[in-house]
Amino acid sequence: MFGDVELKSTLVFFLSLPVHLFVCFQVLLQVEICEIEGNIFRLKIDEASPLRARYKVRDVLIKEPSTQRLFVSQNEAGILVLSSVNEDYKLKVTANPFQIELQSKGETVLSMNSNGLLYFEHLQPPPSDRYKDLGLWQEKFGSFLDIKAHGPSSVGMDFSLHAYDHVYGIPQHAEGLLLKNTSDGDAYRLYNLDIFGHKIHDKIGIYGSVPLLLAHKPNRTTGIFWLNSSETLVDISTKAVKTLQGRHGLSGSAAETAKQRAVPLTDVRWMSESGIIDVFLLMGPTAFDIFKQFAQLTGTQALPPLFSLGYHQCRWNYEDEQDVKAVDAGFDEHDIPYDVIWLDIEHTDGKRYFTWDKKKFQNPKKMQEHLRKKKRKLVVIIDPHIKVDPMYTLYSQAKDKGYFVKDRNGKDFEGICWPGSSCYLDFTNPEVRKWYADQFAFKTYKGSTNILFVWNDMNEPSVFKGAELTMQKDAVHYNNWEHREVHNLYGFYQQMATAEGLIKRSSGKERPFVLTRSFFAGSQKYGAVWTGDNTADWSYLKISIPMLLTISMAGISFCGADVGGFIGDPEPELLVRWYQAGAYQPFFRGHSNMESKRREPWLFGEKNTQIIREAIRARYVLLPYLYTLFYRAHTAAEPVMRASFSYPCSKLKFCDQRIRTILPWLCFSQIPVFQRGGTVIPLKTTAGKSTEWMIDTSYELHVALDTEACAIGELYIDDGHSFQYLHKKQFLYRKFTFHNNILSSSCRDESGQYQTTCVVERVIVLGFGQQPTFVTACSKGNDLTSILIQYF
Ligand code: NBV
Repeated sequence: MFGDVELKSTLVFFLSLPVHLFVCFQVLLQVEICEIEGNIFRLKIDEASPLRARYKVRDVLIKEPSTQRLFVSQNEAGILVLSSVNEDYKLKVTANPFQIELQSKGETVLSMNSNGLLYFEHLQPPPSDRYKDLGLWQEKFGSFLDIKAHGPSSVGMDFSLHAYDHVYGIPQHAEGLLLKNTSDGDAYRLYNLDIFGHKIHDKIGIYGSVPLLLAHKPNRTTGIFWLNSSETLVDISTKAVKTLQGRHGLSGSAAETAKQRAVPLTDVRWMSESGIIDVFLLMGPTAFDIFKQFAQLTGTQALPPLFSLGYHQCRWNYEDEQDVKAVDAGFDEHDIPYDVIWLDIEHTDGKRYFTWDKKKFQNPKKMQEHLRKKKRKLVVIIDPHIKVDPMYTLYSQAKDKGYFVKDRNGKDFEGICWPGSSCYLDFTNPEVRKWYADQFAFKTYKGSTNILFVWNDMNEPSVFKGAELTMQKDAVHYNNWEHREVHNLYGFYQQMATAEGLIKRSSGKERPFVLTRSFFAGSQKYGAVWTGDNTADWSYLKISIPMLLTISMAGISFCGADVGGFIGDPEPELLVRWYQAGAYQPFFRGHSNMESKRREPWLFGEKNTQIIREAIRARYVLLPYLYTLFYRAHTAAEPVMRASFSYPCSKLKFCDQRIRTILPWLCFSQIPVFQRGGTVIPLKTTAGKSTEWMIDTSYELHVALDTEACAIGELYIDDGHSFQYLHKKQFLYRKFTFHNNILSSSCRDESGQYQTTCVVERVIVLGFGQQPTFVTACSKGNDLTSILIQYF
């Protein structure tokens, strides 16, 4: 079987797989295996000669990964062993039955098809007797008929993760951090859907999908990235397998009496409705390596404009210009910082996006000028459905150019959404994306200014009265691909086009801000995501934390959940607690449904207003640290919000211990925030009215010493809005070190330069054993100056 192995940098061979469809026959598959620089392996399986090309996901990988040569270390009796350049990894490929085992330094980390579940429905000509055999060529879903123009085309494969029993990832589900065993129930589903009031712990797919699963054990983290954008199911089964303990070095009866030890094994089975098998095995070995490896393939988090890390005030809907002004003024009156006010669908002229309701928003530019003076921004909603209305320019242009998704008969697909009868832009088409991006030009989007940013909602896409409230799978996209192939990418492409539009309107100078509800692997390159329509209930506050951690480990750092819960009315205590949690999450926005009562932070009595004010201010004071974390996410793929399993065990134990000993009783107004020993955190000394009001506010450093009385930290600064940090290297990246009782500040990246008038005004050292007798400060070339100290 491996006689004609082609080995350049990719191993290519053919596999004959028995397939049971109408009858049992063999399918010839082309299998490609290669190693990608940085401990990544890629396995691609496609039909050797398909009737028509099968869909391969585009635009998600930032470039074609550069492959490394594998060496054949054994090729006999149907077993082929390939070694990586550094010999750390070995791939053992067995011909019959077909299996691949991936070993690291002699330890089997994962094996593929060890349960024989590889399947590949090959494309066939339609059955001759159309009336008799249409079984697999069409599917009924309630009253919907899905006609599979190219027949059944699903693919699947099993992976066994050796010695792992903890698996994470595959957002988005309203689920805890640790994924559950699915053997007794539904598989986790990855299918972007608009599910109003989605239930907690449901395996059904909600708004976004990232087909990345992480498996973790004490000495290793491994990732499986299944690059497929059609409906996907993931089955997880963890069991204990018995192995002989200490069998190495034993012989004869000693070996027989060796103790049996139960070792966990997790089987993960991926199944997709169509496309090919294209899977990346991320070998870590640490969780942070996995984050980097995934970013190497799909890109890092876009660096957000600083304002978007402030607090956002949203509601469906802020009614009119007076309402916007009143809410804006309310923040000043109550001395609560905020950066952005949001307008939902009602601000438009009859849900025609890129327009304004002429009565309620008579002078949108003037309203924005008002906000600009207050150093604040506006975000408006722009959904992907376009009202069928020949008088609406966006519709008529798109119609004339043929830019809408088609139905299976070649007509523009029409569905019902907010504006009534609507068509859906085909964002998978690069020409449509370019045209759409141009709609954001200031001269085209009337009433928009450069303080207006965008929110893409309903982009799963949501189609009222559609099958599962989404587009029919047999709708047709650019290049004749059926919707079933690209479904999970629809929102990804809309956000991409929107972000490009915002960049373009500024002639490439300004960073965009785009929030999307639907997402896929790689969406981090285009902005932020939120978890959709949650409910004002304690259980949704609780689940928002693992949901955000899961989205973060799948590469999307800029994520948040609606503070207060979108559906319903939170009791004041819940709202307050939600603010306290949200203030420490990457994207921080209060939002509420039309039917819920108004919820601006000052509507719950002075005591609650005070606590919410404190929480929001705490967020603003922490912004230098948060912005630095985002810079790390942008440049080094480190998630801003991290699950504790990402850290090496030794560090964690130490941290856990400290938390246990210092955890006090917490009252309502306190937020349990801990600083890990060994870190220096940069903050601002006080919060201002918005991020822009704080540009000149001084810094404060919080130095928390570790057991060796040391600490390190960083601070990143730039202009907070442009791409000058990239193009002109206009940034400052400082490093702080506390060692031998000296706190020093040095340059972390010599290539950057940025002028700031801000100084470090105060340093707080935590865990300093004894009262210092004196403290002095000095900067390059200057004499020592004595510093005022207080000791508690
Ligand atoms: O545009 C209205 C809402 C929006 O406020 C919410 O954040 C989205 O998740 N949108 C959903 C549509 C209506 C939901 C009932």
